[in-house]
Amino acid sequence: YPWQPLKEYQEIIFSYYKGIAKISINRPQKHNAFTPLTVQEMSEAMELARQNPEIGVIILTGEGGQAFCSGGDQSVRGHGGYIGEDTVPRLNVLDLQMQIRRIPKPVIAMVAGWAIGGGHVLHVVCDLSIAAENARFGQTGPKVGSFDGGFGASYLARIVGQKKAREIWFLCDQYNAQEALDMGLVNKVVPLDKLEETTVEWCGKILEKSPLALRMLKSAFNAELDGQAGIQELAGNATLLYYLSDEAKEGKNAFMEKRQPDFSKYPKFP
Ligand code: 1HA
Repeated sequence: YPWQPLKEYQEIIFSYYKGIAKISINRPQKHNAFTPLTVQEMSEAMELARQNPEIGVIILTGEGGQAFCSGGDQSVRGHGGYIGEDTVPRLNVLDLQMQIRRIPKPVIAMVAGWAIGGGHVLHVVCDLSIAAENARFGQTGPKVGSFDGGFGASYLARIVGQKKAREIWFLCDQYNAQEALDMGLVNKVVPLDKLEETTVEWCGKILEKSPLALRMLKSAFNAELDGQAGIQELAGNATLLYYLSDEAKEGKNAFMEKRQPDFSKYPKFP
């Protein structure tokens, strides 16, 4: 596909094709492990994709065909987090997880090879996951001295069930693409050479659909699980819809024209 670069980065590739933004981790020599800079760049790209009205769906992936992402780069892990050039320890991937969940456009994980540790959690928080036959999934936290007790635990358990989620974390085993499909962890498994084609095809189907309906659905799926913050997100979309109505505009217009609002002509639905 003729992906057009959207912005140059050091550790990711951010590109565009026909309504789709692709954010790809570009550290294949480390199986696409992320540093604070990788995450900062992904986070900026995700925000640009959110703001860009041409973009309706986002693909998250990794370069090289051998790995989606192997989690935090252990070679820059220091006292209290992953350390970048500013010498500050960070766990900024947690903010990126929230962004993926909150962006009102579907995010699809396109997984070839390893999706491990914090890299596994990144695919978990995506709306959909499409895996190549060479994909391998797993958590390593208790083996390498880490854990993600946020979405990495609770949302994973919502997807695969409590028993399986506890198995994944307590044993740190790795699971192949078919096993992932069987436990509902991915939506589809395809040969590696069909991965991008299939993902772009799924994006095309999504892009034909009503953007507002997709937006409402994503926030509705989140609302059930995210408590007050989830309801806030769903309610924000209700406000958006209300602002589109003449009834809401009457309130604003009356204020601006320094008169009493007249809501009498708007229906009081049963
Ligand atoms: O848990 C969290 C967080 C929790 C809360 C809040 C924030 C969090 C942020 C991050 C994380 C984590 O991600 S913890 C989990 C970190 N990741 C891992 O434990 C996975 C480490 N990697 C592996 O276990 C294996 O590399 C592998 C199973 C994915 C693949 O094995 P394979 O095919 O034998 O390849 P391998 O030779 O190990 O890897 C190729 C190269 O990539 C190696 O470098 P080389 O020896 O060639 O110089 C390897 O060291 C490097 N590499 C792979 N993964 C990482 C890595 N280097 C640094 N960090 C990595 N994660």
